[in-house]
Order: sequence, then C-alpha cells, then structure tokens
Amino acid sequence: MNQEKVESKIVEILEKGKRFLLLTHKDPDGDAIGSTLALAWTLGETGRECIMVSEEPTAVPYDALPGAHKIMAIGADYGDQVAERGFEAVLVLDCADEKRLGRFAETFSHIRPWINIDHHETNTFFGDINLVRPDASSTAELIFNVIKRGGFPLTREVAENIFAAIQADTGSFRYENTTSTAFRIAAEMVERGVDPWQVNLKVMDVYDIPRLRLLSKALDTIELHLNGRLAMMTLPASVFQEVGAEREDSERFVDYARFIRGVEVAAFVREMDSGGYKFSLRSNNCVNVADLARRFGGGGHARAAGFEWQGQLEKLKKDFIKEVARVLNGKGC
Ligand SMILES: [Mn+2]
Repeated sequence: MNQEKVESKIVEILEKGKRFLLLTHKDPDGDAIGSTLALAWTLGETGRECIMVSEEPTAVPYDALPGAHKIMAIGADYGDQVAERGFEAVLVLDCADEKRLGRFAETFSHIRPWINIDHHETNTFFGDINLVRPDASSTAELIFNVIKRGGFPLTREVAENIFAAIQADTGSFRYENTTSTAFRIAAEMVERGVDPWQVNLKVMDVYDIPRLRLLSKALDTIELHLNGRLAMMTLPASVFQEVGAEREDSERFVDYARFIRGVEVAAFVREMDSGGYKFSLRSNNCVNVADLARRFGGGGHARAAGFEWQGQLEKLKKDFIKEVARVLNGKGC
C-alpha cells in the first residue's frame, strides 16, 4: 500500500471509531509526546475519546505541552483495567518495535487493529496497519499528514504539539532530517498561532540546576578513542542520585561528545536503575548508527540511535569500541 492509501485507511478507522488507545515508546522524547498529544487533541475536538497511557508520569520539560496532564501513568504492571474499556484501535506512535513498549505490548495485544505510525528506519512493521516513513523528519510530520487527510481540526494546541515535536526531533531545525517539508509544516504551525519563542522557553531552553550539575559530571567523563573519531561519555546511576537529577535530565548530552572536532561517532552511556546500560549514539557524516545499534539489539535513525545492554561495563565498552572501529575502517571514513 502506498502512503496515501495507508493514510486514508487510518482516517477511515479514526472517523468510524469513538474511542482509541494511544501508546508511545518508553523514555518518551519530544516527538513521542508531541505527536501523541497532537493526535489525541485533534480527535478530542471531534468528540472522540483518546486514552494515552505511559509507564511513568510525563517528565519535564514535555509536561508543559498542551494536554500533557491527560497522559495516564499506569505503571509497567498495570493496564488490565484500561484494556477492558473497549477501544476501536491502538495507535502506536514514534516506536520502532514492540520491545520499546515494554509490558504494554502484551497488555494491549488483544485490542485490534494496531496502527503503527513511525519514522525510524529500523521499524519492524509490527502493526496491522503501518504508516512508516524513514524520510519523515518526525512522527509529528506523519500525524500532520493524517490530520490534513482527515480534515481534523488543527487548533493552536494541536499546532503547538506538532511544532514542538518537529523542533525536538530536528534539534531545533539543525539535524540532517531538517527538510523543506519540516520547515513548511513548522511555518504553517506558526501561522496557526504557535509562538516559537514561547515554545522554546517552555520546552527547549529550560534547565533545572541538577541537569547542569549532571552535565558537568558527564563532560568530565569524555574519552576519545580510535584516533579521536569516537567520543564516549559515561554516567553511573549513583551520579544521578548524587546531584538530584532524573533519567531525562541527561537527554541530548550525547551531542556534546558529537560536537568535538574530528569526532564521527559519539556515545553516551547511562547506567539504568534496572541494571544494565543504555547507549545513546550519534554520528556526524558517514556512519549509520542505526545499523550499529541493531548489532546490539537496538535501533533508531542513521544519525541518532540507541540500545540497551546488560553486563559488565568495561567489557561492553571494549566490544562497542571494537565494533565502531570495524565500521569506521570498513567505510574508510
Ligand atoms: Mn521521532
């Protein structure tokens, strides 16, 4: 099915139904939350009910987006009561595979159809209907297309969520996925009443002091490997506690490693509360970090990807550095 047909099929389901369940990946980023809120808000305007659930409460700064307080945090082990409420479809947004839904993949598996709307190149097409476009800047761009095709209301609140999501996923219109389409949609959102400066103050440039203390600790751990082509930063779980920071406070830290002149691959390694390590990967020019992440069971985009890994840190780092060396040599870059 081509994109138009898939969009029309999704619109048909949304028009027919009255109640939908919306899910996104765990540790949701700006695109995950903004896309979910945009879709929920526009359907809400037409009298349809959307239930958005997540394992954890919506974290700063994305809790400032319109509608964010309506996301229900039901915890990893709950959801059966929600599942009984009779939904016409499950919409999964910005999620490359079912693994990234955690327990929810199983909890809600009996509800059909599953509509998978995403732009990760490693998407596994796990839905009954799949609107997957790796060439889209963000999932929000795909939600915008669905809204347009369905003629659903694009109020200022919907527009603000779409704008913030595109801004987040393009690194404020700087990353390689910053297409003319991304700019065009963003421009339309501004025409619909979004104030970029206010969104920026609310969502982008607002740090609590523990985040900066954490950044200072993270910068201290920068290591260069492979003749300065690979930069790594590492934070143990104890440092988060020490400075009073949360998991999401380390979001985008990996960019500082990527900014170092001469670096091709950047990795930020965070010890997870549950044990094991989360690797966030970025690249500048020639290495496809989604491919790299896939070798360790993860996924993502060509310039931004990640994976989770159990085991002893020094061994993990060694294996990872070896793999990066192999990729860099193979590419001759
Ligand atoms: Mn995204």
